[in-house]
Amino acid sequence: MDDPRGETYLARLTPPGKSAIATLSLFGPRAWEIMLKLFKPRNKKPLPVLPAPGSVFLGRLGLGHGDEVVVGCKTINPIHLEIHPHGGTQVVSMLLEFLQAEGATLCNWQDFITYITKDPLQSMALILLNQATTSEPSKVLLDQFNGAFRLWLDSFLLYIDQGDIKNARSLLSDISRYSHLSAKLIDPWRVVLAGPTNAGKSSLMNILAGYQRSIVSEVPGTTRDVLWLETAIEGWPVSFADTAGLRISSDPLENAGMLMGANATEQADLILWIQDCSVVEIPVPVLFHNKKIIEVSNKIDLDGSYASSRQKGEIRISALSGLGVDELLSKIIFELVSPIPKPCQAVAFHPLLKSALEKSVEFVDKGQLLEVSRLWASFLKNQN
Ligand SMILES: Nc1nc2c(ncn2[C@@H]2O[C@H](COP(=O)(O)OP(=O)(O)OP(=O)(O)O)[C@@H](O)[C@H]2O)c(=O)[nH]1
Ligand SMILES: [Mg+2]
Repeated sequence: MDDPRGETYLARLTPPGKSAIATLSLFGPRAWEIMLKLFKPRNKKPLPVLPAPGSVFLGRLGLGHGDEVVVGCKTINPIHLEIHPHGGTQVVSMLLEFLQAEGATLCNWQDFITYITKDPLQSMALILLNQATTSEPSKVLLDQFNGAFRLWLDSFLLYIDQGDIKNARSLLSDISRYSHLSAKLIDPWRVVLAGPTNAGKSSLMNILAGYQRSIVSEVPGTTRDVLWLETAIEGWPVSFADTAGLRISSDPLENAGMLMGANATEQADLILWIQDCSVVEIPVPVLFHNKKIIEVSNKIDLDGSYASSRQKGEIRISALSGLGVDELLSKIIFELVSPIPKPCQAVAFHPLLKSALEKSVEFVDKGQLLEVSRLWASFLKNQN
C-alpha cells in the first residue's frame, strides 16, 4: 500500500539472532537513492539511475565500514529492494543504522508487510501465515493470501450493488460453513481429557505426546494439576489438557485439582469423556452438557466380551496398546474441523472477518444493502 507520507520504510525480515545471512528490505520512493549513496558494486560499474525489476547487484554496503551484500530489486513502482548481508547481529545493526541515517524509517516486519501489500486482506493473511505452526492452516492462509477471500468479497459486493439478494445470500451461506476456522488457524483447538479417576486419561495423554507427559499410576487421584500438551493432528493445531479424575473426595488437594479441571473444560472446544470399560459406566456430568463431547471407552484390552456391547458414537481404545487411538484422532478432527475447506475455498480467516460476515448477514436479512457496502468499505479502510 502506498504510504501517503512518502516515507521509505526499512525492516529486518529475518528473526533477530545469528545466521549465515539476514534479509533486510527497503520500500518507498527514496529506496534507490539511499542505495546510490551507500552501495558500491563489486564490478565497479556505475549503478543504473533506476534498477530493473528482478535485477540483482553484488557489492559493499556502507561508507567506511561496511559489509558485502546482495541487493535485489523486486519492484520499481514503488521501489522495493531486498538486501542480504551477513547474518551476525552486529553487522545487521550497523547496516540498519547506516540506512536509517540516510532517511529510511525502521519498522517491524508486521507493519512493513502492511506497507508493501496493496490489498489489506492480503497483508492480514500474510501476517497470520507467518504465525501458523501447522500445515493445514498454512494452506488455508496461503489460499487467502493468493486471493480466495478477496475473490469471494468482490463477487459478494457486486451482487449487493446489483441488489441481487438471492445470490448474495448464497455466497454468505457458502462461506459461513467455514467460520468455525476463523479463530483457529493460529490458536489451537482445546481438547480436555476428563473422566473418573483411574480411567486412563494420563495414559492416553502420554500416547498422544509420544513421551511421558503425565504421571500414570494405579492409585486413583494421581493427576492434580491441569497438564497441557500442544500438538498437531492431521496438520491441525490441537492442545490437550489432562485433568484430575472426578470422584467424591475429602482430600482438599484433590478437590482443588478437580476444580482446576472443571475450569479448563469451560474453555474447551471438545471434551473427551474417558471411562474404564471394565467398571460400571458413569454418565457424562451435567456440567459438560452444553459442550461437544466424544465418549471414550478405555482399557478394551482387559475385557474382550465387552467389545460387542459397543455404544453408538462411543470410541473404544486401549491407552496401553494404542488400539483405537487413530480412530479417536480422526473423530476429534471430524468434530473440530469439519467441513474442511477444499483448495482455493474462501474462508473468513480472521475473527474480524467473521464478525463482518455476521453483520453482513444481519443487514442482508433486513434488506439494508447499502449498509453492507459501507461496512466492508470501512472495514478495509481500517485495516490500512
Ligand atoms: N489394561 C489397561 N490398563 C490401563 C489402560 N490405560 C490405563 N491403564 C492403567 O490404569 C491405571 C490408571 O491410569 P492413569 O492413566 O493414571 O489414569 P487416570 O485417568 O489419569 O487417573 P487419575 O489421574 O487418577 O484420574 C494405570 O495403572 C494404567 O497403567 C489400558 O488401556 N489398559
Ligand atoms: Mg491422571
